Amino acid sequence: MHPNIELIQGDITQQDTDAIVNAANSSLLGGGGVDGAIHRAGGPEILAQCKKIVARQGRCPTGQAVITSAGNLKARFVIHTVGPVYRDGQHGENQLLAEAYLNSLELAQQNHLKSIAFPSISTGAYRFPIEKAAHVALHTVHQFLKSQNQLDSVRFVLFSSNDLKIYQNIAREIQL
Ligand code: AR6
Repeated sequence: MHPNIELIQGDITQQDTDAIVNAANSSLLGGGGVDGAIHRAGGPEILAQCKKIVARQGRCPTGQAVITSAGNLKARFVIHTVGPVYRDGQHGENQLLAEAYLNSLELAQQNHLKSIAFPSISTGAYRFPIEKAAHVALHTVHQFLKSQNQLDSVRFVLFSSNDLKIYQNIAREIQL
């Protein structure tokens, strides 16, 4: 396994990395899944900052990312990104998912962060098949880590043991 990439089963809201990533939607106003869990655990400060961002720059397009503080969470920042809704794989879904990871990583780098934790973006409500999503996620992170040396820990926090197994299998397949 790549020395700077970690795969665990757990809850993203409990991570003590510099940033955790939220699988948000374009409104940035909260929702279910990871998004609901982060806003519930982090408290109202996160939503207040999201609202300010939307007032300033509008909705967050699919594939883009924004950063807020993390309210009451252990992490210092929340990076909110919007993954694609999966339709049939013929609507740029892989590319948009890769952009969501890449833009989150770039925001972490711009903010001089050392560690970041990702959930499995788009594989819940947005129905991205998890094997395909794991491939995009792991490949994108691996390529990014090669290109810089500031961010030194990327953790994937998978909610179920089955999701963790799938990420582990894909990591082996692509020889991470
Ligand atoms: N920690 C880690 N992973 C989690 C957690 C948690 N606390 N809770 C759920 N997951 P989803 P999406 C897993 O639906 O597919 C929201 O309503 C979950 O099992 O959270 O990108 C937003 O507002 C799944 O594997 O995100 C958007 O409208 C993965 O996280 C929409 O859902 C992603 O599931 C985004 O959908």
